[in-house]
Amino acid sequence: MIHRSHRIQIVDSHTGGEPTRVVVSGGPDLGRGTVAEQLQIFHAHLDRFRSAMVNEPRGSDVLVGALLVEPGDKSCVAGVIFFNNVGPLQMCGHGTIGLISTLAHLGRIKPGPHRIDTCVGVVTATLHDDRSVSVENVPSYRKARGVVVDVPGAGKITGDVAWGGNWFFLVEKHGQELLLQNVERLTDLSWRIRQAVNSQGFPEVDHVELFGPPQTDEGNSRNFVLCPGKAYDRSPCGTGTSAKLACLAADGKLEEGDLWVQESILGSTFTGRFRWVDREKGEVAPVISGTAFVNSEATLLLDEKDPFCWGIRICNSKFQT
Ligand code: PYC
Repeated sequence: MIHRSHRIQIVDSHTGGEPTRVVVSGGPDLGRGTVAEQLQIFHAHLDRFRSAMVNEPRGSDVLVGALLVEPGDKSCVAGVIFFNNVGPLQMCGHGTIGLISTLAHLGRIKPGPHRIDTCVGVVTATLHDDRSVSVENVPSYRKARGVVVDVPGAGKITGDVAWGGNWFFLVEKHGQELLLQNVERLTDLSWRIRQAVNSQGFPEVDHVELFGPPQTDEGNSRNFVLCPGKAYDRSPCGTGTSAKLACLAADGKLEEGDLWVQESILGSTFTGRFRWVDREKGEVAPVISGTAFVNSEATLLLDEKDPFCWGIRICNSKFQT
């Protein structure tokens, strides 16, 4: 007999091919603190719940979870904690688009702007009549330009370190073709880059973003993004595109308000633009637009007699350098 508290209602969607699983009810009560405080409780005491929601046998390495929580900022329609196969994510752009589409699907919101509280600040997500969503992300900036790292097997690789709600190392020159059939090679290279970046001065970086020429008529650039748990982002990555916009703004390569179409490795696209928050500090407010499709409503059953009730947990240390 399964206890009521072990029935978890979820709604799944994908944004440009990247899945989001929103926990809409049955999740843990994390109190009434800020979302950052709730995240600390979640991370310290509820890691098995995270794993149960996204890892095998109910999920997969690529799935991003979004737990609805009490917003600390009461002007927000919801608070959210994002997480993946190895731990919490600070922000998630594709996940915010998936969350807004899920709340609309459930009839909880209508078209218009909605403030969402995350552990790194409030983002404003606007649901449009055509179902697309624009997310004004947290202020983003480049921390370091032209960082050279020594990557075993690849030699010296140059990139920028930038914040877009998560930490990224952005690489233009890597000698690879950004094609779906190359994902194993791209994953291997990106992972080695991440380890080099982490051990050579930037331990905070947990996403690596490779850029190449666009392959669609509307695209400005194609990317391959490796996420912290070694899964690649099927979408162009909302926080990664935010970090890219911050770098383009800092280099004077994109003007405030101009559009930037970022393609993913699948060819799905996000459209980005930015406004300056603080030119001196190089801080921009990126706006990322995309569309999500809801593809499942389900009840997850957590039976403690099941040896894999809490998911097949990947030891986090395996993913640290
Ligand atoms: O869209 O920001 C994003 C994201 C982060 C990790 C996977 N997707």
